[in-house]
Amino acid sequence: MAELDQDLVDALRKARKIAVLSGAGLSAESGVPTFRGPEGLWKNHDPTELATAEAFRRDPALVWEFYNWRREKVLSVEPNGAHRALVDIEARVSECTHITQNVDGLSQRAGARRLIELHGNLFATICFDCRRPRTDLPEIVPHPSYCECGGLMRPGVVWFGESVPAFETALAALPGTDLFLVVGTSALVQPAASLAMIAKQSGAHVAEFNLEPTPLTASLDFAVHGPVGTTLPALMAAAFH
Ligand code: BV8
Repeated sequence: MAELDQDLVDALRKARKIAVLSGAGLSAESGVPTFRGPEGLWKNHDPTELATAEAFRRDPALVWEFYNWRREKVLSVEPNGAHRALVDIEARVSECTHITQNVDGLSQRAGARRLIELHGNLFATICFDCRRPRTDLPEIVPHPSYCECGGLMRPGVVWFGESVPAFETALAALPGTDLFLVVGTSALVQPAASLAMIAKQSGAHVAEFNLEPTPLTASLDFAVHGPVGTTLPALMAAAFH
């Protein structure tokens, strides 16, 4: 693991306002497959092909099978040290907002309170037509179900090609941020990935924690390469313990 940059440790210790953008790499060490990693493919389907309204319209049973598989997977795993390190930052810094692309709910299970789920939540079930949530369905939806309005029930996540309502809330959390952490994301999905440069342009130092470089790395102030289950707890230990 790269030595932690002392300037980064100092920036974290001194920060009064922090924002975090996380992606699937945050949950990888819990055993949740990432979107684009070697284990990211599901039954020879490309997840990004299944995470669309078109795929759902075409074959709701297949898409529900994909989401039920992910729900079962997430129900069987636990948050990891990286989720807990981000909750620790939230407890120690006067203002910390965690903006996640993940829909797995593991940050909530780790105790996160100031969390923005940009892409929704895997366990939410809403009507495709009227968007009304259904809370009376089992966690594993056995077969396509219908809303009283006649619409088909779908997972309450944001699919590719769908607008990201929570993006405005995420933007509003950026002004005055001293330090912006980009954690476990390939920085390919928009508009989520744009938050890092917006934070940088509004004066934040930006640090990336990832296994490998991303399209953002060259523009950022710090890059810590290694598994976030190790690098984030190490940063917390260096800054606060
Ligand atoms: C929108 C919810 C407009 C669902 C997700 C061309 C055609 C069509 C669309 C587009 C296009 N070009 C751009 C777009 C827009 C599109 C987009 O960005 N596409 C990309 C792929 C090119 N974006 C959209 O469609 C968005 N909407 O633009 O709407 C609009 C506006 C108004 C009105 C109508 C429409 C909506 C995007 C949201 C899609 N939904 N998720 C679900 O989960 O099922 S996105 C999905 O990808 C997940 O949320 C995931 O989190 C996210 C991003 O991926 P990552 O999290 O980064 O995961 P990935 O596997 O890629 O990377 C993991 C990283 O972790 C890697 O870097 C790896 O090295 C690292 N890692 C792994 N293990 C570790 C680790 N790092 C450290 N430690 C480890 N242990």
